[in-house]
Amino acid sequence: MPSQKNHRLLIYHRDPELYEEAIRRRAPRLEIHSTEKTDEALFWIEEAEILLAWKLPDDLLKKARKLAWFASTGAGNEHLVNNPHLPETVIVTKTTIYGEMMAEYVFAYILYFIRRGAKHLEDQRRGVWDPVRPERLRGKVLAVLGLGSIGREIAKRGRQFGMKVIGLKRSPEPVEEVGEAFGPSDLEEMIPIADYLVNCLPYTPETYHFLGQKELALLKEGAVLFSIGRGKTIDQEALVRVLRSKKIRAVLDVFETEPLPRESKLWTLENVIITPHVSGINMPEEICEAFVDNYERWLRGGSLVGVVDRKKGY
Ligand code: OXD
Repeated sequence: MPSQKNHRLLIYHRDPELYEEAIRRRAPRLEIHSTEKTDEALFWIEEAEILLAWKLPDDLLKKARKLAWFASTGAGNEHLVNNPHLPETVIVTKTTIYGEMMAEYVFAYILYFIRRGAKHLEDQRRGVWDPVRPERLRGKVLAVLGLGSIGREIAKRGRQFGMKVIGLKRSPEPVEEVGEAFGPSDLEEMIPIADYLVNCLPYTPETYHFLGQKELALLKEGAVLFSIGRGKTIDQEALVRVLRSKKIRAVLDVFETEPLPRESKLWTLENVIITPHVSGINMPEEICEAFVDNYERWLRGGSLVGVVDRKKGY
């Protein structure tokens, strides 16, 4: 690494010491301050050239006058893209490590369903020996909405299981991990053929309620919908209506309002699995490894991994 001046990094995050320790080990020349407290961060923010954080109060952001790079620990950064306190000149990067973990989440449930996990547990409780046949994944259609680092990782696993994988992205150019990539105007063609529809779209003005009543009604009998990106990309009221028909099942990790309010009808439906936004969670070691790799690129003047296109919104 070329010898450079020491850059000042402010880590503003829960468990700040874990992040600081992991980064210091690999980048000893960075001048690091770390805290989870806003009043402490106010001391350091004015001098910080790099910020490793997720959500940041505007009072802090306003004072970040020397900031050149906002390294977000999150994958979706809709709260940053239009933030008036974040000048266009500041590079924003997302963390792109979540794909493997989120693919594990999706396939944990897919495999549980096809291997009849719930039935075997119930039979076990009742002392029943009933060797029902499992389904196979080979040949089943996995449709992935959003082919960023997360969607591509899910698509890759689907192919390894012999599934027919299709995907949708904003501009339908070829993507190695999927057999066929569609654009948004092909959505109505894709949905009815999906056995598993995995929605990992980012939240932008274009993706608000991307799946509404009309689209959800196109899902075939027995299909499973996964929602792991942003809750606002699905019309939740419409989803409740479609789920009530018992035609489909859903595994939902993200919601229009989080935590999911107690009065939500979703809690009462038997064909839904609800998890509390845990499909991809912060792993400080992995985040810091990716951050330091990117920092080394930054020092070399190379292009960074995960740069957020603030016009596109992700
Ligand atoms: C993220 C998230 O985008 O936690 O990182 O949802």
